[in-house]
Amino acid sequence: MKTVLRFCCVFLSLFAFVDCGSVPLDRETGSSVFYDFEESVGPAWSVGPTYRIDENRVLGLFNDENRKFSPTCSLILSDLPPDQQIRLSFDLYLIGTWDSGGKLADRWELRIKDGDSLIAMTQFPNKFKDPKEKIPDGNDGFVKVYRRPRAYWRVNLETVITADKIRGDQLVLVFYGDLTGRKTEFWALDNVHIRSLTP
Ligand SMILES: [Ca+2]
Ligand SMILES: [Ca+2]
Repeated sequence: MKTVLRFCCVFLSLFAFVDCGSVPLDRETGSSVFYDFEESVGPAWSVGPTYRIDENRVLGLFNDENRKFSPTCSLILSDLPPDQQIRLSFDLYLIGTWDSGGKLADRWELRIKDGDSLIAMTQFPNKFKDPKEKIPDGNDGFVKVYRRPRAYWRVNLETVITADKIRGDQLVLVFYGDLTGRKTEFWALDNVHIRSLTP
């Protein structure tokens, strides 16, 4: 049945110019998929734009308060074998003046579409040495957005998605940031690594 579905997918792609927008987990190495966004993004992702941070390309930027940027992105994994357990790791770039509380508090979340929340963040590493938030503390670098260099912090996040959280043979992961800063806070993704933990 799965083979038939996959064939149908390819058939539709070729003859109706419909992109299935998903990848089987085992397409590249048999058990893992890796996205560094240096060459292309790939149809499994819901958005295409990338951004250059130094010599590195990341997926983004994202901001839910600014129409020039996408508020969210999703990744579709398809053709998952039954009882699949998956480890997902990625770099999250937190750019600008993310707030870990107060009136301007921000939030970032990774969740399964129509399912469980996998990572929910309300505490961020974005620290500054001065009240006006001009001198960053402990940032990984700077990236120019709206002609101004903005400090960024990079965090590596990891989660294991157990088989009971996956319905059927497809998994849609939704990455979302709930920001208060329209031009001062952004996020991006890089080095997204999906590995099967099922032998
Ligand atoms: Ca990259
Ligand atoms: Ca904020």
